[in-house]
Amino acid sequence: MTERTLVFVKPDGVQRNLTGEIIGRFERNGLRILALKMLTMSREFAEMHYEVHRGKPFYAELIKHITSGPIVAMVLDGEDAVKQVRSMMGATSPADAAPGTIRGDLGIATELNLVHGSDSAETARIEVANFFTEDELAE
Ligand code: IDP
Ligand code: MG
Repeated sequence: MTERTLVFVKPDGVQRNLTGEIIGRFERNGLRILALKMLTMSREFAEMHYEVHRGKPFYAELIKHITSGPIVAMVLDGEDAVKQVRSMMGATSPADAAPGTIRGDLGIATELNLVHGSDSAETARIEVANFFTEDELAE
């Protein structure tokens, strides 16, 4: 089934000039870009996005990193896009991520793992709406 997912290249990925490499992998795998923009997350927005992680030991560091510089956010569309993106990203920790995945090939540490992708169709709907207005999405 064709579906949408919300993806962003994190500040470490943008800083390391890996934005094109990461987007290119998704495009080459058949995912279509419906929307794309660079932005810097405010603390309030980051806290909303990562609400489920509030209170965890890595939470403060996560918010600090994700707001530290620009990200490149996009909506990708394709067959099982949520699952496809998650499998192309690889495991959360680059040490556990398989070769051939973005994090496995390019990730440095769990805090610097380059990319975010929605974890379910329901999360994707919420995240797409949080990052983009309806008229920013291509048909
Ligand atoms: P995900 O990005 O693979 O969905 P989540 O468990 O949702 O992983 O965690 C969100 C983000 O929080 C991760 O991408 C990573 O940047 C950070 N994170 C998660 N677990 C840890 C940890 O144990 N140490 C440091 N950072 C973590
Ligand atoms: Mg997650």
